[in-house]
Amino acid sequence: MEMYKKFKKAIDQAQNIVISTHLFPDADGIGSEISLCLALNKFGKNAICCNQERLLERYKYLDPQDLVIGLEDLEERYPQKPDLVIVVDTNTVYRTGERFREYVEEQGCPVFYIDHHPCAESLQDDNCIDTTAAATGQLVGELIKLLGIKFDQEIALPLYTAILIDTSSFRYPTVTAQTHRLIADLMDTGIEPPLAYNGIYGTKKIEHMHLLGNVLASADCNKSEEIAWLVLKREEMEKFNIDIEDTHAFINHLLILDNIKVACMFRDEGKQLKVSLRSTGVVDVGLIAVQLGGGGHSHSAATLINKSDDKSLEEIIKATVERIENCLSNV
Ligand SMILES: [Mn+2]
Repeated sequence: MEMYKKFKKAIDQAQNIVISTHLFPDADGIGSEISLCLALNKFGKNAICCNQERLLERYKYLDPQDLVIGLEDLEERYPQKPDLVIVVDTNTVYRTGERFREYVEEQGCPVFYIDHHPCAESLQDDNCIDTTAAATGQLVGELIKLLGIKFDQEIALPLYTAILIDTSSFRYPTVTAQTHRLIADLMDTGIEPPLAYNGIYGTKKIEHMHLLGNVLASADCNKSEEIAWLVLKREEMEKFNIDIEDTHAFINHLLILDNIKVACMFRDEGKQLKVSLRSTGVVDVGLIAVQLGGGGHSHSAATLINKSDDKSLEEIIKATVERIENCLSNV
């Protein structure tokens, strides 16, 4: 069944709709839920966004109507029993958080997913999941158009931001003419790129520059210069007092190297090492991440590696780069 029909069928059977997204939500999750909520309310539904945690201060400019609440505020703000829960930007209720999952189970209502992350085909059949979509925001934008709801600036800014973030400013191979057509429709409401860009990126303090300087100084590459990496040490995170959120884009700096195929960032999380991978579009880093025990998109993926006491950080990084090299030579 085509996307829109599945979506329409799900919402036709519901009046009270709770929309949620994954834990530690990014601008794609948040932007998608806010715009969807505004559109569904315009469509005559009684919708609200509820995440396990309250919305972080930095995202509040995307939510002037205060539609995104934390689970602790749900009973007071939205006493109705939902007849549908829509989860955006992930395809398992487990990723919404333990307490939110319990809430959903207590309601016993259907859960509908709108997402672009890889998952089992049976799940894709019953939900709006398109793993080729540049962002969940793109799927939500298309669904809103098909609902016949006109974009206004309040709907457009969160969606524009969602797509901007998930494409790292329109640079990934997932960006299509269709993406830009939707962006054009969003811009027709009067929102402009600097507004969206500065709102989400132009928020850093000077400590951010100092940390970025240190991290960029750690840049290294393998012999062929096809794999390059950055290291984010725990001491540095603590010293500069930076949100992990703010370090996600550091890895993209590597993508301007001339021979680069795979960019990596190693972030020391104590017991584990988070390995983020980005591709210039030649190599599927989602497949490499699977080889390393993780997963993700073809252009952006990640895995966690357990640290052991008998190996130094440098040794683990060296071994991981070698494994990535092996993956490259096998394609
Ligand atoms: Mn996304």
